[in-house]
Amino acid sequence: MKPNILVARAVFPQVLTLLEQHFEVTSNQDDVLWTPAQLIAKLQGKQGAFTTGSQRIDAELLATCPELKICANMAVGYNNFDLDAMTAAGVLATNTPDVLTETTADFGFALIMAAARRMAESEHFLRAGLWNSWRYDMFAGSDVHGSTLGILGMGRIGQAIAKRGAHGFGMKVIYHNRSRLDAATEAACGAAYVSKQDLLQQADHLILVLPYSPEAYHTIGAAELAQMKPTATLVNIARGGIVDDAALAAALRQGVIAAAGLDVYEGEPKVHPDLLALPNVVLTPHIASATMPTRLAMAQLAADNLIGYLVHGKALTPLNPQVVKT
Ligand code: 8YV
Repeated sequence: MKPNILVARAVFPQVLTLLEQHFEVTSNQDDVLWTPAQLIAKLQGKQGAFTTGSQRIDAELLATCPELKICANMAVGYNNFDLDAMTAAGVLATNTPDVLTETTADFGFALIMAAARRMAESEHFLRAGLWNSWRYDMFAGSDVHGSTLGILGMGRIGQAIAKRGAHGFGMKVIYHNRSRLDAATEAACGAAYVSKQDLLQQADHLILVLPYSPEAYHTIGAAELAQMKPTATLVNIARGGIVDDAALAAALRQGVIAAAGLDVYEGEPKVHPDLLALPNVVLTPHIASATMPTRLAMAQLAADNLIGYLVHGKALTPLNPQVVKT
């Protein structure tokens, strides 16, 4: 008998077809956003779940789903998982690293460029019919090439951004991370390790690429913004909650920093109303990994994790491999 799985959100049809070859699949191609109670109801009798960042998997849910063996997240981030609770319940967690690294790094760079060169603000001006003449300082922003790029969080995506900055844009690249990279990796990235304080004070463009954890909550708040250059840009492609969005809005309004680019928000898909009212912030709806090839690769990897574990006993990218009994 085929194992039963739940695919919690709409997914590429070809990925669904692949999953149906191995499993009895309950899908959600209408992409209904289930409440936690509805998710629990849908998970009854399921051995596997294909999840995204919008499904919270915690102890309460796990206690009601004793047959569940694996949750395969279609995301590299997994702050929707209570990993300790999953491990305690013997449920394997998997994510989708590597396949989205370069695409997400591209987008991080795009947000740096868009914020620093005031692309969204000037486009809105043009569309509003306000462009009547040239002026020497019209939408003059700050340079990206040759400037100092600061990276907070230096995992795979941070390193891919560093390479773009150092080798493509001739930037001085500095980073801060929980642990320092080895010398060979630093050299390949063209990046130098600095303290968090030096990072804040020296960066012309600061990009956040650290994973979310409760300790990362409001890593960038009013005190940190006050240390940055008034000409600096801040970009967040990591997770909402790492930046204090209200403090950022105040800093952008008061000229504490020049501009920002945000792809993630506290409480998304809601966006702080103060940010929506500001011209000097570029706002995108959590799309850093959103190219068709990359989203397909992410979905495929999540599916391969389900097939690997439930059919062949081995997942490709487990987060808590200690639950697998040998
Ligand atoms: C996902 C992301 O699209 O991979 C991640 O961690 O933030 C995005 O690529 C999003 O989490 C939906 O699952």
